[in-house]
Amino acid sequence: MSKVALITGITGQDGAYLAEYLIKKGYQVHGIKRRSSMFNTERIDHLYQDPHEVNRNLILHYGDLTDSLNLTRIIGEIQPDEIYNLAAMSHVKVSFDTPEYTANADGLGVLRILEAVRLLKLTEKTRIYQASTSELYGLVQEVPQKETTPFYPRSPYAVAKLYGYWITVNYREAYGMHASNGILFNHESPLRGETFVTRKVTRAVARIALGIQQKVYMGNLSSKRDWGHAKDYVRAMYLILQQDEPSDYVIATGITTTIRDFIRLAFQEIGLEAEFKGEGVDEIACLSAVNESVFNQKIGEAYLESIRKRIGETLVGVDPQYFRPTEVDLLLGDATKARTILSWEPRYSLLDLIQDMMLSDVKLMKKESYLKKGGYQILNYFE
Ligand code: NAP
Ligand code: G4F
Repeated sequence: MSKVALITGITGQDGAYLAEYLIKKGYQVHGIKRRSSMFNTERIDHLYQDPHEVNRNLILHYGDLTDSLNLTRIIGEIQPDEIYNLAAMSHVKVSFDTPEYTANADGLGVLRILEAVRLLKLTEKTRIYQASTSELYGLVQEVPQKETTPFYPRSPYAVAKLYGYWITVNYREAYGMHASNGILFNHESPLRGETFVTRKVTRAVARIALGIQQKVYMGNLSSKRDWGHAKDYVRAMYLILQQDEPSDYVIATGITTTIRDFIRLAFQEIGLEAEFKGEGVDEIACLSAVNESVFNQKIGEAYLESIRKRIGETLVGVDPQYFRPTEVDLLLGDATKARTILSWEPRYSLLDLIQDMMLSDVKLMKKESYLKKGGYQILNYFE
Protein backbone atom coordinates (compact mmCIF):
# COMPACT_ATOMS: atom_id res chain seq x y z
CA MET A 1 0.00 0.00 0.00
CA SER A 2 1.44 3.36 -0.94
CA LYS A 3 1.38 6.16 1.62
CA VAL A 4 -1.18 8.91 1.17
CA ALA A 5 -0.15 12.56 1.49
CA LEU A 6 -2.33 15.66 1.42
CA ILE A 7 -0.65 18.90 0.33
CA THR A 8 -2.42 22.20 0.87
CA GLY A 9 -0.95 24.90 -1.39
CA ILE A 10 -0.07 22.34 -4.08
CA THR A 11 -0.26 24.98 -6.83
CA GLY A 12 2.49 27.05 -5.16
CA GLN A 13 6.28 26.83 -5.51
CA ASP A 14 6.86 24.37 -2.65
CA GLY A 15 3.66 22.42 -3.28
CA ALA A 16 4.76 21.67 -6.85
CA TYR A 17 8.25 20.48 -5.89
CA LEU A 18 6.95 18.48 -2.92
CA ALA A 19 4.25 16.77 -5.01
CA GLU A 20 6.85 15.72 -7.55
CA TYR A 21 9.20 14.52 -4.79
CA LEU A 22 6.52 12.44 -3.00
CA ILE A 23 5.17 10.91 -6.23
CA LYS A 24 8.73 9.79 -7.05
CA LYS A 25 8.80 8.15 -3.61
CA GLY A 26 5.67 6.16 -4.46
CA TYR A 27 3.09 8.23 -2.56
CA GLN A 28 -0.44 8.86 -3.65
CA VAL A 29 -0.58 12.66 -3.46
CA HIS A 30 -3.77 14.65 -2.91
CA GLY A 31 -3.70 18.40 -3.30
CA ILE A 32 -6.04 21.18 -2.30
CA LYS A 33 -6.52 23.82 -4.95
CA ARG A 34 -8.53 27.02 -4.70
CA ARG A 35 -11.18 27.66 -7.29
CA SER A 36 -10.00 30.36 -9.66
CA SER A 37 -11.26 31.78 -12.94
CA MET A 38 -8.18 30.34 -14.64
CA PHE A 39 -6.59 26.90 -14.29
CA ASN A 40 -3.65 28.15 -12.20
CA THR A 41 -2.01 24.72 -12.27
CA GLU A 42 1.03 25.54 -14.44
CA ARG A 43 3.47 24.41 -11.77
CA ILE A 44 1.94 20.92 -11.55
CA ASP A 45 0.64 20.39 -15.09
CA HIS A 46 3.46 17.95 -15.81
CA LEU A 47 2.16 15.74 -12.96
CA TYR A 48 -1.52 15.99 -13.90
CA GLN A 49 -3.45 12.81 -14.68
CA ASP A 50 -6.86 12.61 -16.26
CA PRO A 51 -9.55 11.78 -13.64
CA HIS A 52 -10.57 8.76 -15.73
CA GLU A 53 -7.18 7.08 -15.32
CA VAL A 54 -7.03 4.24 -12.82
CA ASN A 55 -4.48 4.20 -9.98
CA ARG A 56 -3.81 7.91 -10.16
CA ASN A 57 -0.96 9.22 -8.00
CA LEU A 58 -2.07 12.89 -8.12
CA ILE A 59 -5.62 13.86 -7.19
CA LEU A 60 -6.78 17.46 -6.82
CA HIS A 61 -9.62 18.69 -4.62
CA TYR A 62 -11.20 22.12 -4.55
CA GLY A 63 -10.79 23.70 -1.15
CA ASP A 64 -9.70 26.65 0.91
CA LEU A 65 -7.95 27.08 4.25
CA THR A 66 -10.71 29.46 5.31
CA ASP A 67 -13.39 26.75 4.95
CA SER A 68 -13.29 24.25 7.83
CA LEU A 69 -16.22 22.13 6.62
CA ASN A 70 -14.49 21.60 3.30
CA LEU A 71 -11.14 20.78 4.93
CA THR A 72 -12.74 18.33 7.36
CA ARG A 73 -14.59 16.56 4.56
CA ILE A 74 -11.48 16.21 2.40
CA ILE A 75 -9.32 14.94 5.27
CA GLY A 76 -12.09 12.52 6.32
CA GLU A 77 -12.38 11.13 2.80
CA ILE A 78 -8.65 10.80 2.16
CA GLN A 79 -7.53 9.64 5.64
CA PRO A 80 -3.98 10.85 4.87
CA ASP A 81 -0.83 9.44 6.48
CA GLU A 82 0.82 12.85 6.13
CA ILE A 83 -0.48 16.39 5.74
CA TYR A 84 1.84 19.13 4.48
CA ASN A 85 0.13 22.43 5.26
CA LEU A 86 1.81 24.75 2.76
CA ALA A 87 -1.17 26.91 1.81
CA ALA A 88 -0.85 30.54 2.85
CA MET A 89 -1.10 34.12 1.73
CA SER A 90 2.69 34.09 1.60
CA HIS A 91 3.64 37.62 0.52
CA VAL A 92 4.89 39.75 3.42
CA LYS A 93 4.25 43.14 1.77
CA VAL A 94 0.74 42.13 0.64
CA SER A 95 -0.10 41.05 4.21
CA PHE A 96 -0.02 44.75 5.22
CA ASP A 97 -2.83 45.32 2.66
CA THR A 98 -4.85 42.18 3.58
CA PRO A 99 -4.15 41.62 7.30
CA GLU A 100 -7.52 40.10 8.22
CA TYR A 101 -7.53 37.62 5.36
CA THR A 102 -3.90 36.73 6.12
CA ALA A 103 -4.74 36.04 9.77
CA ASN A 104 -7.66 33.86 8.71
CA ALA A 105 -5.79 31.76 6.15
CA ASP A 106 -2.29 31.66 7.67
CA GLY A 107 -3.26 31.58 11.35
CA LEU A 108 -6.74 30.05 11.77
CA GLY A 109 -6.20 27.86 8.70
CA VAL A 110 -3.62 25.88 10.68
CA LEU A 111 -6.07 25.40 13.53
CA ARG A 112 -8.70 24.13 11.07
CA ILE A 113 -6.35 21.41 9.82
CA LEU A 114 -5.27 20.33 13.31
CA GLU A 115 -8.80 20.33 14.65
CA ALA A 116 -10.10 18.37 11.64
CA VAL A 117 -7.51 15.65 12.29
CA ARG A 118 -8.46 15.56 15.97
CA LEU A 119 -12.24 15.49 15.41
CA LEU A 120 -11.87 12.76 12.77
CA LYS A 121 -9.91 10.68 15.33
CA LEU A 122 -6.88 10.54 13.03
CA THR A 123 -4.38 11.73 15.64
CA GLU A 124 -2.61 8.34 15.76
CA LYS A 125 -2.48 7.96 11.98
CA THR A 126 -1.90 11.38 10.47
CA ARG A 127 1.37 13.31 10.76
CA ILE A 128 1.26 17.06 10.14
CA TYR A 129 3.90 19.42 8.75
CA GLN A 130 3.29 23.13 9.31
CA ALA A 131 5.05 25.60 7.00
CA SER A 132 6.50 27.97 9.56
CA THR A 133 8.93 30.67 8.59
CA SER A 134 12.09 32.61 9.45
CA GLU A 135 9.86 35.73 9.31
CA LEU A 136 8.92 34.74 12.89
CA TYR A 137 12.35 36.04 13.97
CA GLY A 138 11.59 39.45 12.45
CA LEU A 139 13.49 41.99 14.53
CA VAL A 140 16.11 39.40 15.29
CA GLN A 141 17.03 38.81 18.93
CA GLU A 142 20.07 36.67 18.10
CA VAL A 143 22.39 36.03 15.13
CA PRO A 144 22.28 33.38 13.73
CA GLN A 145 18.70 32.30 14.47
CA LYS A 146 18.03 28.79 15.72
CA GLU A 147 15.09 26.86 17.21
CA THR A 148 15.53 28.50 20.65
CA THR A 149 15.82 32.10 19.38
CA PRO A 150 12.86 34.20 20.62
CA PHE A 151 10.39 35.34 17.94
CA TYR A 152 9.64 39.01 17.16
CA PRO A 153 7.30 39.12 14.13
CA ARG A 154 7.25 42.29 12.03
CA SER A 155 4.27 41.92 9.67
CA PRO A 156 0.66 40.72 9.70
CA TYR A 157 1.98 37.68 7.79
CA ALA A 158 4.52 36.86 10.49
CA VAL A 159 2.03 37.44 13.31
CA ALA A 160 -0.45 35.05 11.64
CA LYS A 161 2.34 32.50 11.18
CA LEU A 162 3.22 32.90 14.87
CA TYR A 163 -0.26 31.66 15.76
CA GLY A 164 0.19 28.78 13.30
CA TYR A 165 3.51 27.86 14.89
CA TRP A 166 2.21 27.82 18.47
CA ILE A 167 -1.11 26.10 17.75
CA THR A 168 0.91 23.31 16.12
CA VAL A 169 3.10 23.01 19.23
CA ASN A 170 0.01 23.15 21.44
CA TYR A 171 -1.83 20.34 19.61
CA ARG A 172 1.32 18.23 19.77
CA GLU A 173 1.59 18.72 23.53
CA ALA A 174 -2.13 18.61 24.34
CA TYR A 175 -3.20 15.67 22.17
CA GLY A 176 0.06 13.84 21.47
CA MET A 177 -0.22 14.58 17.76
CA HIS A 178 2.72 14.07 15.40
CA ALA A 179 2.71 17.74 14.39
CA SER A 180 5.94 19.56 13.51
CA ASN A 181 7.04 23.01 12.38
CA GLY A 182 9.64 23.56 9.69
CA ILE A 183 11.04 27.03 10.32
CA LEU A 184 12.20 27.53 6.78
CA PHE A 185 14.39 30.42 5.72
CA ASN A 186 13.82 31.96 2.27
CA HIS A 187 13.94 29.43 -0.53
CA GLU A 188 13.67 30.20 -4.19
CA SER A 189 13.66 28.49 -7.59
CA PRO A 190 12.58 28.99 -11.20
CA LEU A 191 9.04 28.35 -9.89
CA ARG A 192 9.18 31.19 -7.34
CA GLY A 193 6.26 33.65 -7.53
CA GLU A 194 7.15 36.59 -9.77
CA THR A 195 6.69 39.25 -7.07
CA PHE A 196 9.23 37.86 -4.58
CA VAL A 197 12.52 39.66 -4.77
CA THR A 198 14.74 36.94 -6.30
CA ARG A 199 12.35 36.09 -9.10
CA LYS A 200 11.58 39.76 -9.75
CA VAL A 201 15.33 40.24 -10.19
CA THR A 202 16.06 37.19 -12.38
CA ARG A 203 13.11 37.98 -14.64
CA ALA A 204 14.15 41.63 -14.96
CA VAL A 205 17.83 40.81 -15.58
CA ALA A 206 16.85 38.36 -18.34
CA ARG A 207 14.52 40.91 -19.95
CA ILE A 208 17.12 43.70 -19.75
CA ALA A 209 19.71 41.44 -21.41
CA LEU A 210 17.27 40.63 -24.21
CA GLY A 211 16.38 44.30 -24.73
CA ILE A 212 12.69 43.94 -23.73
CA GLN A 213 12.99 45.96 -20.48
CA GLN A 214 15.03 49.08 -19.77
CA LYS A 215 15.21 49.24 -16.00
CA VAL A 216 13.86 47.65 -12.81
CA TYR A 217 12.64 49.43 -9.66
CA MET A 218 13.35 47.80 -6.32
CA GLY A 219 12.65 48.42 -2.62
CA ASN A 220 15.10 48.04 0.27
CA LEU A 221 18.43 46.93 -1.23
CA SER A 222 20.21 46.53 2.10
CA SER A 223 18.15 43.83 3.79
CA LYS A 224 19.81 40.44 4.03
CA ARG A 225 18.34 37.00 3.41
CA ASP A 226 19.56 33.42 3.87
CA TRP A 227 18.52 32.01 0.49
CA GLY A 228 18.37 28.32 -0.42
CA HIS A 229 16.87 26.28 -3.24
CA ALA A 230 13.25 25.10 -2.83
CA LYS A 231 14.22 21.60 -4.01
CA ASP A 232 16.49 21.20 -0.97
CA TYR A 233 13.80 22.58 1.34
CA VAL A 234 10.95 20.24 0.32
CA ARG A 235 13.29 17.32 1.02
CA ALA A 236 13.65 18.69 4.57
CA MET A 237 9.83 18.79 4.94
CA TYR A 238 9.64 15.11 4.04
CA LEU A 239 12.46 14.19 6.44
CA ILE A 240 10.75 16.05 9.31
CA LEU A 241 7.66 13.83 8.96
CA GLN A 242 9.72 10.61 8.78
CA GLN A 243 11.10 11.07 12.32
CA ASP A 244 9.67 8.93 15.13
CA GLU A 245 9.25 12.03 17.29
CA PRO A 246 7.64 15.28 16.11
CA SER A 247 9.71 18.42 16.60
CA ASP A 248 10.50 21.86 15.17
CA TYR A 249 13.47 22.47 12.87
CA VAL A 250 15.27 25.46 11.37
CA ILE A 251 16.09 24.87 7.70
CA ALA A 252 18.67 27.32 6.33
CA THR A 253 21.99 27.52 4.48
CA GLY A 254 23.89 29.57 7.09
CA ILE A 255 24.90 32.22 4.54
CA THR A 256 23.26 35.64 4.27
CA THR A 257 23.40 38.05 1.32
CA THR A 258 22.05 41.54 0.66
CA ILE A 259 19.44 42.17 -2.03
CA ARG A 260 22.06 44.44 -3.67
CA ASP A 261 24.54 41.55 -3.93
CA PHE A 262 21.89 39.18 -5.23
CA ILE A 263 21.20 41.66 -8.06
CA ARG A 264 24.94 42.02 -8.76
CA LEU A 265 25.35 38.23 -8.92
CA ALA A 266 22.33 37.76 -11.20
CA PHE A 267 23.80 40.26 -13.71
CA GLN A 268 27.26 38.64 -13.38
CA GLU A 269 25.78 35.23 -14.14
CA ILE A 270 25.10 36.43 -17.72
CA GLY A 271 28.29 38.49 -18.11
CA LEU A 272 27.06 41.96 -17.05
CA GLU A 273 28.63 44.15 -14.34
CA ALA A 274 26.17 46.27 -12.36
CA GLU A 275 27.83 49.08 -10.37
CA PHE A 276 25.83 50.52 -7.47
CA LYS A 277 26.14 54.18 -6.46
CA GLY A 278 24.16 56.67 -4.38
CA GLU A 279 22.15 56.05 -1.23
CA GLY A 280 18.59 55.40 -0.08
CA VAL A 281 15.92 56.31 -2.65
CA ASP A 282 18.65 57.80 -4.87
CA GLU A 283 20.64 54.59 -5.14
CA ILE A 284 21.03 53.26 -8.68
CA ALA A 285 22.97 50.55 -10.47
CA CYS A 286 24.57 51.26 -13.87
CA LEU A 287 25.91 48.84 -16.44
CA SER A 288 29.68 49.25 -16.10
CA ALA A 289 31.06 46.41 -18.24
CA VAL A 290 30.14 43.46 -20.43
CA ASN A 291 32.02 40.16 -20.35
CA GLU A 292 31.38 39.36 -23.98
CA SER A 293 32.22 35.67 -24.03
CA VAL A 294 29.98 34.95 -21.03
CA PHE A 295 27.19 37.13 -22.47
CA ASN A 296 27.38 35.42 -25.86
CA GLN A 297 27.27 32.00 -24.25
CA LYS A 298 24.39 32.70 -21.86
CA ILE A 299 22.29 35.17 -23.88
CA GLY A 300 23.45 34.99 -27.48
CA GLU A 301 25.64 37.05 -29.83
CA ALA A 302 22.55 38.54 -31.49
CA TYR A 303 21.91 40.63 -28.36
CA LEU A 304 25.53 41.80 -27.81
CA GLU A 305 25.52 44.99 -29.85
CA SER A 306 22.44 46.43 -28.15
CA ILE A 307 23.70 45.67 -24.63
CA ARG A 308 27.13 47.19 -25.42
CA LYS A 309 25.38 50.46 -26.29
CA ARG A 310 23.85 50.52 -22.79
CA ILE A 311 27.17 50.73 -20.90
CA GLY A 312 26.90 53.63 -18.44
CA GLU A 313 23.08 53.55 -18.39
CA THR A 314 20.95 52.95 -15.29
CA LEU A 315 19.53 49.44 -14.98
CA VAL A 316 18.25 49.51 -11.39
CA GLY A 317 16.49 52.24 -9.41
CA VAL A 318 14.69 52.45 -6.07
CA ASP A 319 10.97 53.08 -5.64
CA PRO A 320 9.74 53.58 -2.05
CA GLN A 321 6.42 51.90 -2.93
CA TYR A 322 8.27 48.61 -2.39
CA PHE A 323 9.38 49.54 1.16
CA ARG A 324 7.56 47.83 4.02
CA PRO A 325 6.10 49.66 7.04
CA THR A 326 8.28 47.43 9.23
CA GLU A 327 11.21 45.59 7.67
CA VAL A 328 13.08 42.41 8.57
CA ASP A 329 16.67 43.56 8.10
CA LEU A 330 18.68 40.39 8.61
CA LEU A 331 17.92 36.68 8.45
CA LEU A 332 20.65 34.09 8.97
CA GLY A 333 19.79 30.57 10.06
CA ASP A 334 21.62 27.94 12.06
CA ALA A 335 20.39 24.53 10.85
CA THR A 336 22.61 22.45 13.16
CA LYS A 337 19.61 20.53 14.55
CA ALA A 338 18.43 19.54 11.05
CA ARG A 339 21.95 18.59 10.01
CA THR A 340 22.36 16.42 13.11
CA ILE A 341 18.96 14.75 13.44
CA LEU A 342 17.67 14.74 9.85
CA SER A 343 21.11 14.45 8.18
CA TRP A 344 19.84 17.28 5.99
CA GLU A 345 22.34 19.35 4.00
CA PRO A 346 21.60 21.84 1.22
CA ARG A 347 22.88 20.59 -2.14
CA TYR A 348 22.54 23.93 -3.97
CA SER A 349 24.76 26.96 -3.26
CA LEU A 350 23.53 30.53 -3.84
CA LEU A 351 25.42 30.60 -7.15
CA ASP A 352 23.80 27.30 -8.22
CA LEU A 353 20.41 28.80 -7.36
CA ILE A 354 21.07 31.98 -9.36
CA GLN A 355 22.34 29.94 -12.30
CA ASP A 356 19.20 27.77 -12.25
CA MET A 357 16.87 30.77 -12.04
CA MET A 358 18.68 32.81 -14.69
CA LEU A 359 18.83 29.91 -17.14
CA SER A 360 15.10 29.34 -16.75
CA ASP A 361 14.11 33.01 -16.99
CA VAL A 362 16.29 33.70 -20.04
CA LYS A 363 14.61 30.75 -21.75
CA LEU A 364 11.17 31.92 -20.66
CA MET A 365 11.74 35.54 -21.74
CA LYS A 366 13.06 34.46 -25.13
CA LYS A 367 9.77 32.61 -25.60
CA GLU A 368 7.84 35.64 -24.34
CA SER A 369 9.49 37.94 -26.86
CA TYR A 370 8.89 35.31 -29.56
CA LEU A 371 5.20 35.26 -28.60
CA LYS A 372 5.04 39.06 -28.78
CA LYS A 373 6.32 38.87 -32.32
CA GLY A 374 3.27 36.75 -33.21
CA GLY A 375 4.76 33.30 -32.65
CA TYR A 376 2.91 30.57 -30.79
CA GLN A 377 4.42 28.16 -28.31
CA ILE A 378 3.19 26.55 -25.12
CA LEU A 379 5.14 27.94 -22.18
CA ASN A 380 6.39 25.17 -19.95
CA TYR A 381 8.53 25.94 -16.92
CA PHE A 382 9.67 22.34 -16.71
CA GLU A 383 11.25 22.02 -20.14
P1 NAP B 1 3.40 30.26 -2.69
O1 NAP B 1 4.16 29.93 -3.93
O2 NAP B 1 2.86 31.62 -2.50
O3 NAP B 1 2.19 29.20 -2.61
C1 NAP B 1 1.16 29.36 -1.67
C2 NAP B 1 0.09 28.32 -1.97
O4 NAP B 1 -0.98 28.49 -1.02
C3 NAP B 1 -0.54 28.43 -3.36
O5 NAP B 1 -0.85 27.15 -3.83
C4 NAP B 1 -1.82 29.21 -3.07
O6 NAP B 1 -2.84 28.97 -4.01
C5 NAP B 1 -2.22 28.56 -1.75
N1 NAP B 1 -3.18 29.34 -0.98
C6 NAP B 1 -3.13 30.64 -0.63
N2 NAP B 1 -4.19 30.98 0.13
C7 NAP B 1 -4.95 29.85 0.24
C8 NAP B 1 -6.17 29.56 0.88
N3 NAP B 1 -6.85 30.46 1.55
N4 NAP B 1 -6.65 28.30 0.78
C9 NAP B 1 -6.00 27.34 0.08
N5 NAP B 1 -4.82 27.57 -0.55
C10 NAP B 1 -4.32 28.81 -0.47
O7 NAP B 1 4.27 29.92 -1.41
P2 NAP B 1 5.55 28.97 -1.25
O8 NAP B 1 6.77 29.79 -1.47
O9 NAP B 1 5.34 27.73 -2.02
O10 NAP B 1 5.51 28.68 0.32
C11 NAP B 1 4.81 27.54 0.82
C12 NAP B 1 4.52 27.78 2.30
O11 NAP B 1 5.73 27.93 3.01
C13 NAP B 1 3.69 29.01 2.62
O12 NAP B 1 2.89 28.70 3.73
C14 NAP B 1 4.73 30.06 3.00
O13 NAP B 1 4.16 31.01 3.85
C15 NAP B 1 5.74 29.19 3.69
N6 NAP B 1 7.14 29.64 3.64
C16 NAP B 1 7.71 29.93 2.46
C17 NAP B 1 9.05 30.29 2.43
C18 NAP B 1 9.75 30.62 1.13
O14 NAP B 1 10.82 31.22 1.19
N7 NAP B 1 9.22 30.22 0.01
C19 NAP B 1 9.80 30.33 3.61
C20 NAP B 1 9.17 29.98 4.81
C21 NAP B 1 7.83 29.62 4.81
P3 NAP B 1 -2.96 29.87 -5.36
O15 NAP B 1 -2.01 29.24 -6.34
O16 NAP B 1 -4.38 29.70 -5.70
O17 NAP B 1 -2.57 31.27 -5.00
O1 G4F C 1 11.39 38.15 -1.55
P1 G4F C 1 10.67 38.83 -0.46
O2 G4F C 1 9.35 39.41 -0.78
O3 G4F C 1 10.60 37.77 0.71
P2 G4F C 1 10.36 37.88 2.30
O4 G4F C 1 9.66 39.12 2.67
O5 G4F C 1 11.67 37.63 2.95
O6 G4F C 1 9.36 36.67 2.55
C1 G4F C 1 9.57 35.40 1.93
O7 G4F C 1 10.39 34.61 2.77
C2 G4F C 1 9.80 34.29 4.04
C3 G4F C 1 10.83 33.44 4.81
O8 G4F C 1 11.67 34.29 5.52
C4 G4F C 1 8.52 33.53 3.81
F1 G4F C 1 7.95 33.20 5.00
C5 G4F C 1 7.55 34.39 3.00
O9 G4F C 1 6.38 33.62 2.72
C6 G4F C 1 8.21 34.77 1.68
O10 G4F C 1 8.39 33.60 0.93
O11 G4F C 1 11.57 40.01 0.13
C7 G4F C 1 12.87 39.79 0.59
C8 G4F C 1 13.53 41.12 0.91
C9 G4F C 1 12.72 42.03 1.83
O12 G4F C 1 13.60 42.61 2.78
C10 G4F C 1 12.20 43.12 0.91
O13 G4F C 1 12.00 44.39 1.54
O14 G4F C 1 13.70 41.83 -0.31
C11 G4F C 1 13.35 43.19 -0.08
N1 G4F C 1 12.99 43.79 -1.37
C12 G4F C 1 13.65 44.82 -1.95
N2 G4F C 1 13.06 45.16 -3.09
C13 G4F C 1 11.96 43.46 -2.15
C14 G4F C 1 12.00 44.32 -3.24
N3 G4F C 1 11.00 42.50 -2.02
C15 G4F C 1 10.08 42.40 -3.01
N4 G4F C 1 9.15 41.42 -2.91
N5 G4F C 1 10.07 43.25 -4.09
C16 G4F C 1 11.01 44.24 -4.26
O15 G4F C 1 11.00 44.98 -5.23
